[in-house]
Amino acid sequence: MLVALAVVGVSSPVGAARGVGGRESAEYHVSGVTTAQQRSAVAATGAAVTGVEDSRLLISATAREVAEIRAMGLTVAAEAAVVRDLGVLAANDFPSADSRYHTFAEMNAEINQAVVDHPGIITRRVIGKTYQNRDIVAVKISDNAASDEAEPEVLFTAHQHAREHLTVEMALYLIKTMTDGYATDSRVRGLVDTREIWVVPDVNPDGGEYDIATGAYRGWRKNRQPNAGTSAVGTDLNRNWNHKWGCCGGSSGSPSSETYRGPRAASSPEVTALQDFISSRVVGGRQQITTGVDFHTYSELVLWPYGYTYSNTTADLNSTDQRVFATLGRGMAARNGYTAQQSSDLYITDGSIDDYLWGVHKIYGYTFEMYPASGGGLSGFYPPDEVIASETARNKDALFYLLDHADCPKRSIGQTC
Ligand code: 0X9
Ligand code: CA
Ligand code: CA
Ligand code: CA
Ligand code: ZN
Repeated sequence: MLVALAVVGVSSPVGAARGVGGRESAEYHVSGVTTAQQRSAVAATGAAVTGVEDSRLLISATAREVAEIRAMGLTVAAEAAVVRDLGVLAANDFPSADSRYHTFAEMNAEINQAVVDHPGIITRRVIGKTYQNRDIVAVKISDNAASDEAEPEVLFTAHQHAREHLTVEMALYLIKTMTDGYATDSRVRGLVDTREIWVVPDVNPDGGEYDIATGAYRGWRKNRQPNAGTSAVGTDLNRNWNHKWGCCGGSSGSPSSETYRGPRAASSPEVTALQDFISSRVVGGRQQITTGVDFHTYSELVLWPYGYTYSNTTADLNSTDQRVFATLGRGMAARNGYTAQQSSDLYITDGSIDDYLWGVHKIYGYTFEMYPASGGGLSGFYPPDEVIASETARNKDALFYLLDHADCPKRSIGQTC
């Protein structure tokens, strides 16, 4: 039995060269960065932005990306290692201090139990397989869940990024709240009776399991798909979606990068499975899903499209659509205490899920960046399990507000449907 202080933040470029935890990247901060344009320029090198402080950007970057950022005249320094006592380390599990987080097997057991406990209002299906052949599971929560009824559908997705384990807990909280609460909570019952709620609690189980495979956290972000001609593993799933893929400097073409977009749009089996599922919800020529949230950590933000451009509106996102996005986004932020903004206000991204949801399907899709608000590089991805209950419940009213509007999002701005 191993008891250890696990290093969460990999501090030295030497560590990066050795590929600590299988990563090509290490943690740095960039000083004097204040505008979205500057943040986008840093992100355009392929570095993953892990935190935005006043004038400092926390990043995971390869040595080459650091050199590029320095060549812009910016100051880059290695981030100090962050250490937390993780207690007993066991292979293929969370450290004992974080045992309330769910492994992939524990997550599936929880879902299966909900199906056993609440037949009629929850069904489970496998919508595809990951690169390593794990199930990508979708659950549906609604009255008469086994039938496809004429009710607005809502999509919640979690865990595109492997190290963002709190998002799986968010999805499990939602499943538990909507099923256990059905008998006693009239608000829950009203929503479950009039909506069809899809939850995909783990888009990237290969990455998630890899992140905990040694008992200590590895800080892994991407999936676990090999890349031809290099030992660098993984695609950033949130740069792999088929709308404006790779268009705008918001992703990297280099396989060693944290934001590698893959060789083509939807090259990952995980994004293909999700895109096919979403397309399958076009019934009678009409997309049934109206709204959704993709959960990430961290920064406590509610983000809306587009990410590929700074423009608030485009040819296919008019000023009415924009007002709906901003109004619902701010409405949710008012309920969970996050900050609401267009996603490109953070930095430019291309090939992200919310751009796809709107660009291809006209779904009001949001990104939540969950707890913490800030927290120093990689350690922010690993909040202690003591915060799971409060930081998932914190989003209840925000998500209920979105569910309330799923029949007619435009009602948020006083229009009828
Ligand atoms: O970079 C990302 O994919 C997200 N941040 S994270 O730290 N979780 O990796 C932010 C995505 C923001 N852009 C869009 N939502 N389009
Ligand atoms: Ca604990
Ligand atoms: Ca129903
Ligand atoms: Ca339906
Ligand atoms: Zn993320």
